[in-house]
Amino acid sequence: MSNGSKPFIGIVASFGGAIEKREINYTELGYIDKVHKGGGIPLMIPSRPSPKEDMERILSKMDGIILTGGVDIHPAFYADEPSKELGYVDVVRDEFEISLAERCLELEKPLFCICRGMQVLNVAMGGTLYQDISREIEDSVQHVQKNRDDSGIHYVNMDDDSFLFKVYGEKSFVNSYHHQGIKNLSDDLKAIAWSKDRIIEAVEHTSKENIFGVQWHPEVMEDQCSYKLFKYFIEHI
Ligand SMILES: [Mn+2]
Repeated sequence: MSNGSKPFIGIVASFGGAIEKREINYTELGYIDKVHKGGGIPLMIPSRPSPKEDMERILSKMDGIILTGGVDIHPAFYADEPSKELGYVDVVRDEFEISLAERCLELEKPLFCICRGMQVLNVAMGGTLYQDISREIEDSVQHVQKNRDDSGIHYVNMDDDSFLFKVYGEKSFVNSYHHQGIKNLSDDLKAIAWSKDRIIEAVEHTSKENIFGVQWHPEVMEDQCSYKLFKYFIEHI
């Protein structure tokens, strides 16, 4: 931010679950804490209800957007039929986030996309997904880990020309909570990190340095690199 103010970072909320039988829109504290520590001001954007006509004004108040983790994306958004391994989907959230991502791209609004968020970005930019990595990729590593969220499960190798190499170094041990993954990458995205089975684990926009995504969940990891990644995003707004 050229004027020295802390940027407003819009964190798109998850939908689901209930507290005392009342449905909730929520986000995890990991996103909020790491935005604070990275030098930004976190603000939650409800993913439901989400009148489209309000999006323009919401975006005008935000300096950057975080597309967060969540449920599977409906394959209709990338012209595929649902396979039997497809998990729970939320078409309302899909529609909202895909149009939000499209508008952010038009406005060149900085976007940090995490897990589902990275998949939303790819779909919004014309890419497709594996609906279930373990069925579609032979000898895939474990991408749906069974241990605690904040510890890693598989290695990721970084492209040595990418900003991620500067944040993480050559490789990092990351957590993994996705059974879907990028299949056809959008022409306007570049893969910058991969797991051993060649699943794309991070992407960046081919021409905008502050639009990028990772497939892992840095918001729940406590290593210094995860904090650095949020700080990198906020410093490049
Ligand atoms: Mn993974």
